[in-house]
Amino acid sequence: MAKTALVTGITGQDGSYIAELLLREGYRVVGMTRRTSTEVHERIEHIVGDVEIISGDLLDQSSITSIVNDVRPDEIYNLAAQSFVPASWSQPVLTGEFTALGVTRVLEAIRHVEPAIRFYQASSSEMFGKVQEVPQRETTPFYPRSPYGVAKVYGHWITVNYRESYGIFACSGISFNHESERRGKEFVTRKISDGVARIKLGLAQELRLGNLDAQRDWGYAGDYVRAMWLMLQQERPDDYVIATGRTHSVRDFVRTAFEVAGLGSYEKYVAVDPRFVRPAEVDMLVGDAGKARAVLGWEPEVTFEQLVAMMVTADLDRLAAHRRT
Ligand code: NAP
Ligand code: G4F
Repeated sequence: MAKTALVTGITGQDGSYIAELLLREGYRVVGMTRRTSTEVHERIEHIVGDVEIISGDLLDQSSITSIVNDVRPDEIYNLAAQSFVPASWSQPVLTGEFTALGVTRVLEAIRHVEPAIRFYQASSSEMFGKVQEVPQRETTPFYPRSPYGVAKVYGHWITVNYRESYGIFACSGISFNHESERRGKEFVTRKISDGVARIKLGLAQELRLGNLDAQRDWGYAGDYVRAMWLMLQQERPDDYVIATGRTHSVRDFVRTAFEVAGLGSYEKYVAVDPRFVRPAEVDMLVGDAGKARAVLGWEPEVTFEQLVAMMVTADLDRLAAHRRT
């Protein structure tokens, strides 16, 4: 019998990729979306006929419990969150409600409805924050640097706690930054690929950014959702770091993106704008995914250079097509 998966955050970047993967694996896929006055589901437009969409909100326990009760999933991928770090300083309480307590609400629904449901929690390398060890692995102590990071630490530990308290098959994937052409335009990689494409096509003259020296371990979202799925197919639940093991600065990303577009040196186009500098920064992240490689057999396939090229090319194609219409 086909397995059923419930995906919270199916309209997000990762939600769209995991939904595609699960459909390929023959699952019945149910996506939870929150009610809005307009229905913008652009990332899942191409598969909307193949998935079931059901209305619920991470803020609302009763909606989550009834969804779990009605859908009876074998697996839940909890990808929904307030995921933009700067917004967590302007909306710290809401971030805690979505990104921290939202996890407990889903786990409570599992506990009450069907404790055999397997659960994936989208934890984050932001939990390492001011890093206590290089590279970061599953045992590295957390030192979050934003309300978002703090909320994710809560989400991680409540996942571990429900596994240890109630025997729930709950896994926490500590993912480092992963990107794609479906990344939101507020995140730095997509802001750069979109900005570079606009400059190339004469639609913009400059690109305003914050800290160019921050370093991230950037991978491709399509690779990372494969790790999420693999975690729930194991005999035992556990926590895994998902990372490429290579780090690059924002400046490296900018330089590569301008090169891909054939614009030469970035320096005459890029301005540093204090509005995009954070009150507390995570200076450097680089993960050790040795455990995921050994246990899950997981390896990232897309390199940093391929990722930048993929994103810039996609934005160039999209904007050029838009200009023609
Ligand atoms: P994303 O594109 O921002 O998607 C977030 C999703 O959460 C959207 O579908 C959003 O729905 C939904 N959502 C937000 N608040 C909700 C609420 N109250 N109730 C129901 N749904 C809600 O994020 P992503 O990049 O795909 O990341 C997926 C998850 O992985 C997040 O938990 C993120 O924190 C975590 N993570 C991401 C990365 C990364 O590099 N991408 C790394 C580590 C961890 P709307 O469409 O309605 O806004
Ligand atoms: O792209 P970012 O906004 O991603 P950030 O803060 O690393 O968070 C992302 O990855 C986390 C995993 O580590 C996820 F948990 C989280 O949900 C999200 O997906 O910023 C990356 C870096 C930062 O150091 C930031 O200061 O880029 C720097 N940056 C420089 N200029 C900028 C900008 N970031 C943004 N968003 N916009 C800028 O103009």
